[in-house]
Amino acid sequence: MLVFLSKIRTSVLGITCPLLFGVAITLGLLTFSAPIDANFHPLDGIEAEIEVAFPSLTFTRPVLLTHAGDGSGRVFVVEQAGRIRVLDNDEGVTSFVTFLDITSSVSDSGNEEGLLGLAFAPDYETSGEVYVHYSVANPRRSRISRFGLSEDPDQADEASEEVVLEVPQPFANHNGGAVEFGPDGYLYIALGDGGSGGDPLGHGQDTTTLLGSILRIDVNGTTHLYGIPPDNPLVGATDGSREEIWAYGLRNPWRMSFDPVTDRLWVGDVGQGEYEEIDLIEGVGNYGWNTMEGFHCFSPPTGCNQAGLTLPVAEYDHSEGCSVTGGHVYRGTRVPALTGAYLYGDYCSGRIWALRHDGNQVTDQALLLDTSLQIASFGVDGSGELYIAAFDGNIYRFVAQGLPAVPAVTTVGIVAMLAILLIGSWLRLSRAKRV
Ligand SMILES: [Ca+2]
Ligand SMILES: [Ca+2]
Repeated sequence: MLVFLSKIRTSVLGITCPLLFGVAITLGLLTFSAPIDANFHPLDGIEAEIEVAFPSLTFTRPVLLTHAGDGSGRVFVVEQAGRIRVLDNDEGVTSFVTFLDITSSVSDSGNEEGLLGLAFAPDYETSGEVYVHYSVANPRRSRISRFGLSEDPDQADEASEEVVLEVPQPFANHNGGAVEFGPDGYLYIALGDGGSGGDPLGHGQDTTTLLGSILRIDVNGTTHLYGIPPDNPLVGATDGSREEIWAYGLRNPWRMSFDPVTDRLWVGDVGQGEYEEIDLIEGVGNYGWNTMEGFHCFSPPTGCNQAGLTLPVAEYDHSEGCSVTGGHVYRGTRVPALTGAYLYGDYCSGRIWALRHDGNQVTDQALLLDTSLQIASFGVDGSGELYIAAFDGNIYRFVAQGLPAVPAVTTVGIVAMLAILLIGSWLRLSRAKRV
């Protein structure tokens, strides 16, 4: 291209020539700089690291970090026993405030029970409403509740609880736990198959139970606790199917997240004995359990009927871990090379992977980090930066190590330098002609 351009320069004389050359060089550079744009960075070889985000603070079984979406610069850490802590998102922070304490209502007797999920209403800045997902005993059940804010912006009003939904739980495990608002303003709730092992009660494939599903409900009404979005897939079903269900065939969707750029819903569905899986929940669907575990038949173990089942986008077997923790698509700025990649990890092995997906298939995938952490959850702050809540009591954040300079700055720098050189040579040329 440069040879071609230099030929233009020698074959066309006059003042427009260097300008044309400059424009062409600029366009050429912009074209050639595209492959080093962050979105095209190959995942293999990215040197991301994690560091303790709040060195002065530790938490007791932190299961989530999130933010209120209110631009306040605060983050909220959920502790499994039933407390939500709020703190300034600053590595020098030395204390937190207890935003909500519902330990007296929460049952955390089972390893997978407790206060598991927290979501801030999309209109939180005006409504002050939060939704929590927690376990209750006697009888054993999962509960979704709404709380309002007290007069102190760092404290919810514990007396304001409204129970939105309760779901009976036959066993202590596989309670799901995630609760998230979608870009459509509806509340999405992840529920596991109810528990034990292998789904003995067949909840995964049974749409007359809310278990083994991701629910989608409308909590924006003023006259009722929740409504059913009219485009939910089972609206109007006459076979007893529950209209709250958005997707089903899930085993234990512990963590899920919406990518704020593509609006896609990513789920880590914890496997049984062999395979952990990542699912993209694109609307209505049956995600396979317990007919399948990952890409493999489970019941029956061979020759299962896969008709109508949506397969995962990725899986790994138990040589690499034992319980997947779904993460987030990275939309922060600290690690530009990870922009647009979905990060997820394993609770048992501490490994963290990243993958890219083009809407149809996985286009890149790599092991990013092999940590010694028990990764309970990933989380994001108001800037899209990514964190880990680990059972050593620390919150970790992702930072870049030895990454190339930000491509946009490099491109701008080169173009500016060339522009100066071209203007300089044009001025010299003009002066030489006058002389
Ligand atoms: Ca259960
Ligand atoms: Ca599945």
